[in-house]
Parts: sequence; structure tokens; C-alpha cells
Amino acid sequence: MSPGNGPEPVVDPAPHPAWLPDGALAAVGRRRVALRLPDLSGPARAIPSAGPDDSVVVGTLRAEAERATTVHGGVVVDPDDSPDLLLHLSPDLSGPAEGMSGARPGSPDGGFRFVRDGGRVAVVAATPTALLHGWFHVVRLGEAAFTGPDADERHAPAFALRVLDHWDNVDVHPVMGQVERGYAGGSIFYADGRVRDDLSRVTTYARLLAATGVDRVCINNVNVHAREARLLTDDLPEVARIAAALRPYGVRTHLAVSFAAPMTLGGLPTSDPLDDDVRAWWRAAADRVWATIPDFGGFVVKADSEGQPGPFAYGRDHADGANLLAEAVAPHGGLVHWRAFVYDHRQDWRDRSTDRARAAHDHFAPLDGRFADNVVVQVKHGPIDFQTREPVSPVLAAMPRTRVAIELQVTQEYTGQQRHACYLAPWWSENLAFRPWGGTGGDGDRVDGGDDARAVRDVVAAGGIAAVSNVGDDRFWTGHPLAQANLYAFGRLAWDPTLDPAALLDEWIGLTFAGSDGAVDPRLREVLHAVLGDSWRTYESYTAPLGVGFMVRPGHHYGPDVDGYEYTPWGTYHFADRDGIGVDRTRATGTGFTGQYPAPWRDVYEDLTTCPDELLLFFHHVPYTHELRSGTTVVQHIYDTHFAGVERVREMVAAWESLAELAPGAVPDDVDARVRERLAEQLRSAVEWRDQINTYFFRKSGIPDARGRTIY
Ligand code: GCW
Repeated sequence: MSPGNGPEPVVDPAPHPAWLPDGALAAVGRRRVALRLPDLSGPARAIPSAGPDDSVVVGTLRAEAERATTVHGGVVVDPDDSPDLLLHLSPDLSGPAEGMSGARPGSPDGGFRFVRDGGRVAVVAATPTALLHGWFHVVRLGEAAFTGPDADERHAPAFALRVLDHWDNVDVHPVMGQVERGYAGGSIFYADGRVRDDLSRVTTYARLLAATGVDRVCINNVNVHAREARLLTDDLPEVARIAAALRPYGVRTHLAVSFAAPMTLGGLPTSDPLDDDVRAWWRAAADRVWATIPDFGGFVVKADSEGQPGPFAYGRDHADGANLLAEAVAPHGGLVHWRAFVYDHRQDWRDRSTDRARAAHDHFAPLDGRFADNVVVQVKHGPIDFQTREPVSPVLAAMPRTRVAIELQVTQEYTGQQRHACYLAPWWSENLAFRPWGGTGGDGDRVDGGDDARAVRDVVAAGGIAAVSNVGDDRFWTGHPLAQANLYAFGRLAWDPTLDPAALLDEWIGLTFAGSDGAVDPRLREVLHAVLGDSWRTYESYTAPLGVGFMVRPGHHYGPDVDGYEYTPWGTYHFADRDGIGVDRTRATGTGFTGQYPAPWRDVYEDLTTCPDELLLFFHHVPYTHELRSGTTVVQHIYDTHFAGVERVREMVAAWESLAELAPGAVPDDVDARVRERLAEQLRSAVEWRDQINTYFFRKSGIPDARGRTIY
């Protein structure tokens, strides 16, 4: 389908180990490891049917310890036989060391305790899954876990819910393929129109996720087509197989469901959320799901969006719709993730008053307080659609009485489709750190606010975080081997959104490229930082200037097409003419979108002189000669960044190529070959972007480049 899919995956039976090669477990594997369990006699039980239970994870812990020690020469010992690493499952985390440092008050999850005493480490947790997270914490630390000073720390996730959404189809969709916006081959869950027989790779995936922090996966596309809708009913036993493959690593299964299911699957004449038969249908459907999968997580819904059915057909609103499902899943402790990605995709481009950026807030903010407790309103990080640069969605700050989650896109739909190296953690981190009521702004400007110093990451504590996965059945999981860093960093930020993106990159490098002794060549480390560290800003510089988005080829969204969406119904315009460019979203003269923000941002964005440069064209329509805060004009900025962006990509290519001499053999040949192939395409594509964008604006404006470089 789209050109982003790249060549066929290399035929190799074993998937790439990603961030868990055996070498990554060298430090733990060399040691004496023990597992202390409360009164569990015999081997780990299979998951009982009584309800949510992760005791199967105990078996996983044993297997992890056995495998690591077997590979690296350590040994699994009795807990009383002075182990170097003790994994202790205990309902009482406080134990002998009360008053531990690092505890997060009000943490939604018990997490685990990490105690180091004279070089011996104990990890204590109340549930097997939390203990497993503790095990991977020690794995990540490597030797440092054992060599640091005595410590007693409590680690718990900042977000209650940490989800990866898969836009995987069971049937290959005629336009979108097996995985919608997937750039890494087929689905790890489905092939040939059904759930795969061999789901071992799904368990391997769950292992990778457990080593980061993600603990829930929605296994099918939010655009629920006819075939996929049946996962909820006829195919439940198959879904149960997927759940069984994820469970050993403490990962719960969610399903995307169609709001029209009572009609399409149940034969009812309506899907009206206030209809008694419809309510009964959903209750019965939920009962069957939990009877089959006792630890099932819940439903994800895209309703009244891009053609998906929803409550509007019955004159009902999104709270009515979400609460219908919430009522059905509540007896089972289930959740409903209800997406706020709702807008008119049949807009008239001639109409400059309708603003897609406004839509989610217009629909959802008035509903604050009406959603049931087990509903999570899932909000894309920006008001438009996962663009390279957007302001933070004002919906995140507008629903104080609702559990709100932030949604990110790990799959690189708009950021190079895993053909371009583009490390997104700095971008996500900026969004999570944004303070809607004042504080540090997107480009580091300080903007004073009121008393409320909360950041987005605080606002979404109860609703958590979700992201669209970038994984497929490609040997490297993610097409571009370096795109694994995005999945890793997402999981880690989901656990702790305050982590530094550069440090996370370093962590990922340390694990992924660990040699059999656990060590990584420092020159390789340096090169990977040079290639990836600033790659999101580099991508921004040769693609989308100053907050303008969607200058991409319609449909597949790869490569430049400045006017590709300009005269379409999708509501994503830049309004470039001979005099200027940008969308006037001010209250004074534009769509009024700035008014959806609380102070101070509503005023900062409104005013041309205070609006951050990087978002200028998102909020304002200005002449090409408008002088930015940086001192350069808009059109000169466009030229400069596009020329500079391509040079940066050349440097990325050169840095990677230098490895052959600097650190021969540090990267496996197959990884090297794939990365080289992708970097070559990134350079070709960056040149294409530069030349099209620069030429377009030169021709529109008639203003030459002040430095006389080649524009066509
Ligand atoms: O960005 C858009 C994508 C669609 C996707 C939609 C969404 C699943 O182009 O492919 O549909 O977002 O988030 O629902």
C-alpha cells in the first residue's frame, strides 16, 4: 500500500531482540538470584477463572531468572542462601525499611521497593506484575544496580493506565492494509484473515513492554470494520488466546468496539444509547467477554469520527454514548477509553469560520462531569492530528471532573513513517511538561500563570496515557531499527513522564546494543546520540515550518505536497497566498480557537508579539515578511530551516557511516544494512521536501533567498 511500508521484511525466523538481547541481562545473569514467594506451594498456577489475577507472572519471573543465570553463569538459589538479588513477593511493602525515600504519594499502583544493602539487592512488590517491573528495573540498571551506595527507594508508575493501541485489522483493508498507518510489515496478532496460530511473538512483545512500563494493549483498529467487529462476539475464544499470550508479562487486553455493534452484530433496529434493549445487549456482550477473559481490560471507542458510528445519529452526545458502555463493563471493573478525536471531516474549504482545531473542545468540554468514573476520555496531544508540531490540546485542561488520558502516536504517520529516523521522546516530553495554566511554554519561554502549576502529566494522572504502537511482524519490529527507540521511550515515559529523553535514549542504547558481556562501545553510543538525539527537530526543520501541518501527500501522508490538503474537506489548511500564510485562530479576527485555552496561554497565543515562533502559523496568518521573534522573516526562516535540515540529515548519514571505521562490528550487519537503506531514503526525501517547500514559497512570494541558494 503506502510507500512507507518499505521492502519485504528480511526472512529470519527469530525477531530482533530489541532492547532485551541476552547481553542486556548480563549483570543480573552473572549473579545469585532468588525468588521469595508467600505461601505458594508448587509451580506457578495457570491463571484461575475467578477473576483478575496475575499469578501466572510468577512463572515468568522464575523463567526470567533461570534464563538469565543460565546464559551468564549465575545461579538461582534459595532465598535464605544470601542471594545477590532477591525478588520478594510480599503483600507488605513497608517491611523493615519504613520511611523510604522516593515514594510517590497517591501513586495509583503499588509499584515496587528497591533496596540495596552492601551490594546486595532486594526488590519487594505486592503483586507478581509489580515484581516483574522491579526485575526489569534491575535489568535496566545493569551493574549499577549492585555497585551503588546503599539505597531504599520506592518506584511506582505516575499513570494509572499505560496503554498501547494497535490499529491492526484482522482482514487486510483494501486501502489501509493489515495495519492502518503501520510501517513495519503485517500484524503480530493477525494473518490470513484470522488470529495467528502461533502467538509466541505476542508474548515476546509483552516482554518488551513489561521492560518499559506499558501494561495494557488494545489489539485492534479503532476504525472497526465488519470483520473486526466480530472479535467482540464470535471470535472471543481467539481474543482469549491473544490475552493468554500477553498475560505472562502482566499485560492486559483491550478491544476496540463499534458503537453500531448492537445492530450489526446483535440484529437490533437501533444503537441508541438510551434504548433498553441496546443497554441489555451491551451488558450481555460485556458479561460474555469477562466470562471468557476474567482479567480483560475494557473497550476503546472511536465514535462519530471519520465515518465511525456514534451517538449523534440518535441525537445523543458523547457522554450518553460512553456511559452506555461504562455501565456494561462496570460490574467487571472494566474501562471505556472514549476518544475525543471528533471533528467534521466533510468540511467546505471555502468556509474559513469552521476550525477543525476547535472541534474536540467544542464537543467535549461542555460534557465535563457527566462521564462515569470508569470512562477515560482519550485526547490526542494536539488539537489537529499528531502533526510534527502543534500546540497542546486545550481539551486536556478543560475537563477537571473527568478522567482524561493523553494520546500519542508512536507509529510515525506524520513523522517519516519509519523510513526517517525521528526520535519523538523530546516532543512527547514537551507535551507532558506543558503547563496549561502557565509556567514553561513549548519553546522554553517562561510564561507566568496563576496558582495552578500543574503540567499535562499531572492532569492526566488518573486517565493515564495511550499511544498508537509502531510494531509489526517486521524482523526489527518497527521497520527502521532505530524506531525501536520510540517505543521504548514511550513505555518509559508512561511509567515516569519526568524522565529525560536524552537519558532514555542512552538507556535504550545501553540495552539494545549490549554485547554478550553487557557492555556497549562508547563510540557507538556517541554516534547513536548524534543520529537520533535531535532528529525530531531536524525532521521538523525540513518539513513543517512554524506550526503549519499537513503539507503531506493526501491519503498515505508520506512526502511533501504543500497544497495536497488545501482544497479538500479534511479541515487542514495553511491558506498560503501571494502575501502570506497561516491560520488566523485568534479571538480578535479569526476562529476564536485561542479562547479555548486558560490564561495565560489564551493571551500568549492571541498576540503576535508573544506567540512562540514555532507555533506562529498555527495561530496567525502573517505576511511572508513578518519578522519572527528570532529576528528573521517568515519566508527566510522557511528557506533557512529547509536548507539546514537537509545538511543535518547529511550529518546523520555521515555519523552512521563513520561507525564502520570507528567501531567495526559494533552493530550487527543486518541492522546496519537496514539503517543505511533507511538513511538513504531519509536524505532523498529531505531533499525533496526542501526543494518543494522552498520552491513553493519562492514562487508564491516572489521573495528570493537572502543567501542566494538554489531554489527552483
Ligand atoms: O491521523 C488519523 C489517521 C487515521 C486514524 C485517525 C484516528 C485510525 O490518518 O488513519 O484512524 O487519525 O486517530 O482515528
